[in-house]
Amino acid sequence: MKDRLEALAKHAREEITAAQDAERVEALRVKYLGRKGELSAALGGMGKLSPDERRALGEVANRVKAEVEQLLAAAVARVEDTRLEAELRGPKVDVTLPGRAQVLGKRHPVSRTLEDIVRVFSRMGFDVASGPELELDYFNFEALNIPKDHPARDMQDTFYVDASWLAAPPPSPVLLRTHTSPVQIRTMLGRRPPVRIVAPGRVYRRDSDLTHTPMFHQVEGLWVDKGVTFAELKGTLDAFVRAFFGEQTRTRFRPSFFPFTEPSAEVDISCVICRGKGCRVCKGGGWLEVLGAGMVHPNVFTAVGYDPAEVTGYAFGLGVERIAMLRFRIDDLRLMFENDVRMIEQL
Ligand code: 2NL
Repeated sequence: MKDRLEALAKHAREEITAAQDAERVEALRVKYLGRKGELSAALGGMGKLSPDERRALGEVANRVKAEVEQLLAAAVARVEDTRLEAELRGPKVDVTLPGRAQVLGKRHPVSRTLEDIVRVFSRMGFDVASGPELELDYFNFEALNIPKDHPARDMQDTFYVDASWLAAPPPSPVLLRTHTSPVQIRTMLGRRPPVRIVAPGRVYRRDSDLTHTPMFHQVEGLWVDKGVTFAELKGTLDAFVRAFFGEQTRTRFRPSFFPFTEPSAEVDISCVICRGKGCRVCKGGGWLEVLGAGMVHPNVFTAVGYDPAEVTGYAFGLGVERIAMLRFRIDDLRLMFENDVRMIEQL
């Protein structure tokens, strides 16, 4: 049996040192050291030996096993070195190639602007509210005191959606919201004053030219409580404008008209490009229109079940794309929607 072990060791030495790849080395490990391998087989008759013979043979067997393990470990290292050298020499890996740059994603300027606007109002105590983009005509127009014959309701201006096929057709026509005001209507219907919210989100209008896109973003704000006045509206918007555009920025309120506010105003800011001196962006006038605002119309309060004799409120709305364009000095609205990463990378 000792001779058989020595022969096994010699054979293993030859085969293992000749092995060329990892698969062959593994096959030899199984062949010699496996449970049904040659070493096990060579020791098969050990039970019949005397204790002395068994001890002597055990010593030889341990030595052979240790040698074969060592040969296998060396062979594993050798074939791996050979493989790596071949890979480096061959065409698969060119270690002289420059690494691939890992480009980090960036927030879109419209998203950044929307989030920053909301952050300023959050600091002033406004909650953030949201609602569906598919709306009912009732929440989008009717409850906002927008008359049935108002041009905004026209098929030409609003995306109406056919919902007549539904098993339970909705109680009022369905459309893509044209402003985020319905979010405020839904919020007021769901709770009692005081209500102080901003409603950011996507809105849709059938408009598509150099300065209009069929989808854009709005932030609207609403504060309803006992004794809210136009003075609070002016103070809040003035504070927002100075926090957002810089402390030197001035505001100017001009009388205007919206069906859902009375009185109503358009709010200008001193031009952020020329600081009011007059330039191409403000068309020489020194002012830029960025907001619409006013005191909530009594009919709107009645529609949501608030008593206009008890509470007053102000509301305002702004377009996010327009403010992002001013902030990042972008003069073409289409750049906001082309999704060309070179534009985002420059900001
Ligand atoms: C603009 C005008 C405005 C409102 C939005 C509003 C909402 C409710 C009640 C009353 Cl629920 N008003 N929103 C008020 C005035 C102006 O936006 O020019 N946006 C770009």
